[in-house]
Order: sequence, then structure tokens, then C-alpha cells
Amino acid sequence: MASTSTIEKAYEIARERYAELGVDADRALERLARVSISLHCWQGDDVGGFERPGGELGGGLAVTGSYPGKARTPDELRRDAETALAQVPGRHRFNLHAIYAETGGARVERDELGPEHFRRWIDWARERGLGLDFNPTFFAHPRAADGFTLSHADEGTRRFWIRHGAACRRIGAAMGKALGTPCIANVWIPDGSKDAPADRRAPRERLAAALDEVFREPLDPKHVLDAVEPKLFGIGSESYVVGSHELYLGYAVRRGKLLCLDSGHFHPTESIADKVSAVLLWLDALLLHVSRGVRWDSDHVVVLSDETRAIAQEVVRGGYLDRVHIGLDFFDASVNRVAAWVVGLRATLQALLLALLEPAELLRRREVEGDLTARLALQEEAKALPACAVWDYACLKGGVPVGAAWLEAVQRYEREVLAGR
Ligand code: RNT
Ligand code: ZN
Repeated sequence: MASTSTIEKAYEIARERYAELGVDADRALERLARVSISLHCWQGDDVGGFERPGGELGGGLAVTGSYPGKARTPDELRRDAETALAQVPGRHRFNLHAIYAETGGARVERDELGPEHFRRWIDWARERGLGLDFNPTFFAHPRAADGFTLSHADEGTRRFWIRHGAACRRIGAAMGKALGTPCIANVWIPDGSKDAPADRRAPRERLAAALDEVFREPLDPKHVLDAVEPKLFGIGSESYVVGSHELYLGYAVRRGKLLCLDSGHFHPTESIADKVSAVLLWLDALLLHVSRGVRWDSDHVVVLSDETRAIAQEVVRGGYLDRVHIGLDFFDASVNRVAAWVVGLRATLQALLLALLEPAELLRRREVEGDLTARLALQEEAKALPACAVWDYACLKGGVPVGAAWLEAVQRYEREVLAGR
């Protein structure tokens, strides 16, 4: 591993190089340090949760792989998450699903969940200085087995899921209140059909009405912020998804909700990067689920891809860092799950740092002048600027491993903790 003085020297040289292009690397680092990424709990146990061990996941969500060491209890999951968070600079958040409730062995139905079932999560988050985000779980349940929840034709089933959604907002509000930072409560439902439906209209009308009921109770936005997450298609809902992009975009605009854009939820060549500045014309804020679509799967581990970089660029270039909440969403059971978390976290932070280090003024000026040749050439030159030296310095300053040293820490954790499970 590079010594402290080497890292500092490399940073000094990089800083000068960036300054020549009008970029203040110190400021980029200062801004990066204030970004909180919401780490999704479900990478830690293959979206298992603690409600009914061994239950069907459903909802078109599929986790493949059988890497050993999966978290089996809330304490194991917390310890794994702490290990992952210790490998990245900054203060972050943790994103829970309703199925991660701790009910002390009692069977508590989803529509009866309350803040008391998340007490230990809240205490843990407070002790660690983490914010919490939350999601009602509209899958992995007998009442979701036919693929419909909030848009279900059966009123009793629909009401059950409405009560679940409403209960989860209250849990989110309790989390936000206890931790002093608003909890984002994000609604994603699997509703849709494998083959061409005869009626696309009725389920969408039922969903819109059900959402209004879920959100009926006025709750303080200082404690909880509501978000809705569209999807183009899923496994088993290839022909029709009730909660499509248009449905939720319209809903979010009309009802003043956050829209959640998941990078794996669109056509394979359609990028959510382009959507950021379009939807933020009409919405106060956005939630991002940073993920990586590969062919039919929407949830591969996030890496520093052109897509991840483009998303970060759009957030930074638009000056939207304060209006865009960034969360991760992927699940891979074929590699060490803690390492998967770290790879996704580090890639997302690196993408943001690269965006913050972009000679944005220079590029914009060339564009305004109509010098598109220079814009292209400078964009290319910017790609190979010494950002690595700045990232290493951010890790050094943040007191976390520099470079691949984090892998050794995670491998040690695997030998000492995960291997015993
Ligand atoms: C599913 C959505 C959703 C889930 C999580 C588990 O396609 O992306 O966000 O991944 O709620
Ligand atoms: Zn998502």
C-alpha cells in the first residue's frame, strides 16, 4: 500500500493539475464528504428478511448464487453492514425493508407492523450516526403470490396492502424523528402480468386510488418523505407493469411525491442520467436506486461504468446534489456479500468524485461558443486526469483503506466471521 506521504504528494500534484483547468479539488473533496449514500440492507442476505425464513421471494426478484456466509439474523446483518461501511469514506445511511422487522419471534402481519418492531435498528443507527430509509415489502407474501398487491382486483387484498403501506410510512416517520433526518419511504410494487393483459386501465386506476389511501395520513416531511418507484418490466411481468414510469411520474408531479429512478428499470439502452434534469423541472426531489442492468437482470453490483458516471455527472452538473437522494439497489449472492456492498459504495462515491472534478466550466464555455470539437476533445482528456490521487486522498482523510487494501479487511472478516456461519 502507498505510504501516507506518497498519497499526499500525489494529491498535491493532482490538485495543481485540476487547478489549471479551473477545478478546485479541495472543494470537490469537501462536497463529496457531505454526500450520504443509502446502503440497501438486502444485499446482505439475498433479500431474505427475518419474517419467514426460507419463504419464496417472488415479485419477479431473483437472487442467484450461493456464496457462503449470508447474514441469518439482524445482528449478523448489522455487523456485516458495519464492516462494509468501514471501507468507505463519509457518513451514510441504511435502507431497510419491512421484512427486516424484529418481532422477537412473534408472527406480526405486515399491516400490523409498527415502529416498535424496528427499535433495535433505530438504536443501532443512532449509535453509528446513520440515517435510515425504509420500504414497505409488497412481495414474498401469500397475498402477493398472484403478482398483484395495491392494484389487486380483490378489495380485501388491496386493503391489506394499503394498510401495510400506511403502516410503513408511520414507521418511516418514527425513524426520521428519532434520528433527526428524514426517512425516505419508497413504494415499489411488483404488480404486472407475464402476458398481454385484457385491461391495462383498471389496475392502474386502482393503483392510483390505493396510493392516495396509503399517503392519506399527513406526516411531517421533516420525518418522512414518500417516494414511488416505476419499472418497465420484471421477470413474470414482461408484458405489463401497472406502476410504469408514466404512471408514477404523473403521480409524483400531481401529488408532490419523490420519484425513484432505478437505473435497472428501463430499456437496456435508456439511461436514467438523461431523466434527472427533465423530471427535476417538475419535482422537488428525486430518489435514485443506483443499480446495474445486465440483459434481463436489473440488479447487478454497481461498478464504475459509463452509466454510473453519467448519472453522477448529471446530478453534479445540474447542481442537484441537495435534491437527489442516492441509494443503492442490487443483490448478488455469487460473491462475498460484504465485498459487493463495498464495490457498489466505492464505485458510486468515485463516480460522484469524478463528476465533482470535471472541468465543467470549461466544457460549458466551449459548448456556448459552439466549439463542439473542443468540447469533445476536452471531455476525452478529462477522463484520464489524476482522479485516483484525489480518491486515495479522500480515503486517507476519511480514515478508511486506500486502494484495494479494503479487500484484505473484508477477506479477513470472511475468514474470522463469515466462514463460521
Ligand atoms: C425492484 C425494485 C426495488 C427492489 C427492492 C428490494 O425491481 O428495484 O427497489 O429492488 O425494493
Ligand atoms: Zn429499485
